[in-house]
Amino acid sequence: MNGLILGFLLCVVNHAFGQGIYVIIGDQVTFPPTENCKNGATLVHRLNGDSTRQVAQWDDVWKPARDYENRMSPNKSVIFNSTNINDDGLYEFTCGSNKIIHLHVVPFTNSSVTEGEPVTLPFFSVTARKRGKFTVERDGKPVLQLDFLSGHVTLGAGFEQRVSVSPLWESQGDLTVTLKMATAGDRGDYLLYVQHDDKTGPREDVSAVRLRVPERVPDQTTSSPPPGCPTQNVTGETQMTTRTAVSVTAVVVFIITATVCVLTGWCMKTRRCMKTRSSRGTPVPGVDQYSDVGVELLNGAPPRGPPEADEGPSLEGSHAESNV
Ligand SMILES: *[C@@H]1O[C@H](CO)[C@@H](O)[C@H](O)[C@H]1NC(C)=O
Ligand SMILES: *[C@@H]1O[C@H](CO)[C@@H](O)[C@H](O)[C@H]1NC(C)=O
Ligand SMILES: *[C@@H]1O[C@H](CO)[C@@H](O)[C@H](O)[C@H]1NC(C)=O
Ligand SMILES: CC(=O)N[C@H]1CO[C@H](CO)[C@@H](O)[C@@H]1O
Repeated sequence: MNGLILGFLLCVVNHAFGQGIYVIIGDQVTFPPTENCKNGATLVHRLNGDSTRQVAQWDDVWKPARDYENRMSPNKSVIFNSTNINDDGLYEFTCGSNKIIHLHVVPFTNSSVTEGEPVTLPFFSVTARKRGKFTVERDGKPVLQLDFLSGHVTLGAGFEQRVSVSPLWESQGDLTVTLKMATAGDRGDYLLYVQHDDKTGPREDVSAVRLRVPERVPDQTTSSPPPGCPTQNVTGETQMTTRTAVSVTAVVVFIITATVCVLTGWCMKTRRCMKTRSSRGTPVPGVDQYSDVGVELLNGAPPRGPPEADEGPSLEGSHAESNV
C-alpha cells in the first residue's frame, strides 16, 4: 500500500519536473527505455517558448532526425554519443502516455592531483536555514553526503577518513570538499549538488570536476610524467636516448679522428713534395701557405692556390675573413 502511494507520488513529481538525467558535457547519454511506442511516435526537444525540435522517430527502432544523425545511431534506446550544452532541457516522448525527461548537461572543470597529495573541490551554496542534503558522487557512486539539518556526514566506501567538508559550510555556505592522500583510484568525474530532502526534487547548483591523478615518478621530483604513461617506459626511453646519443658521439669522434689522421698523413707527404720542389727553385713563403692548405682541407674545400692567384679585388674582404 505504502509502495503504491510512493509510486503515485513519484509519478506526480516526475511529471511536474520531468525525470532528471545528469550528464557531463561531451559524455554519452542514454534516455530511459520507452514503452508502447507505435510507429510514427516521436521524441522532441522543447526549446525556448513553444518551439520544439524533432530528435528521433520510432520505426521499430529510434531513428535520428537529420540534426542528430552525426551522433546518434538507430537503436531501441535513444543514445546521444556525445552531448553538448544545447542538449540541455526538456524532452518529450509521444509514446503511450507522453513522457517528459529533463536532460541536464553539466559543464565541468579539469583538476589534477599528484598521488598522495590533497585536492579540494570548491563548492558554494546557500545553506542558511536550509533543509536538504549536499551530495558528492564520483562516477555515480557516493563519496560524501551532508545533512543540513543534523550536520551529519556520511562517507562512501573508500573515502572514509579522507574526505571532509569545510567547517564554514553552515555559517558561510562554503561546502568546499577536501580529499586527502589522493590515489590513482580517485580519478573520475565528481558531481556536487544540493538537493531537498525529497530525493526526486531538482538538484541545485550542480557542478562537476574531472579529476586526474598522474602517477608519482620516483627520483623525479621536479616533473611528473604525462598521465597514463608508465613510469618504467619513461626511464626506459630516457636510457635509450642516452645510449643512442653516446653511440652517435662515438661514431662522429671516430670519423673526425680518422679524417684528421688521413689528412695529416697526406699533408706530411705533400709538404715533403713541396719542400723538395721549393728547394729546387720556386721561392714560397712556406709555413703560411701550408697552414692555409691544411685549414681549407679540413673545411672540406679543395686546396686552393695562394690568395693572389684568386679572383679580383672585390673578393678580398671575404678572403681575409676566411683566413682569419
Ligand atoms: C555512436 O557510438 C557507437 C559506439 O558506441 C558507434 O557504433 C556508432 O557508430 C556511433 N554513432 C554515430 C552516429 O556516431
Ligand atoms: C544499441 O543497442 C544495443 C542493445 O539494444 C546496445 O548493445 C548497443 O550498444 C547500442 N548501440 C549504441 C550505439 O550504443
Ligand atoms: C580538460 O582537459 C582536456 C585534456 O587534458 C581538454 O581537452 C579539455 O578541453 C579540458 N576541458 C576543460 C573544460 O578545461
Ligand atoms: C610496460 C610497458 O608499457 N612497456 C612498453 C614500453 O614501450 C615499448 C615500446 O617502446 C612497448 O613495447 C612496451 O610494451
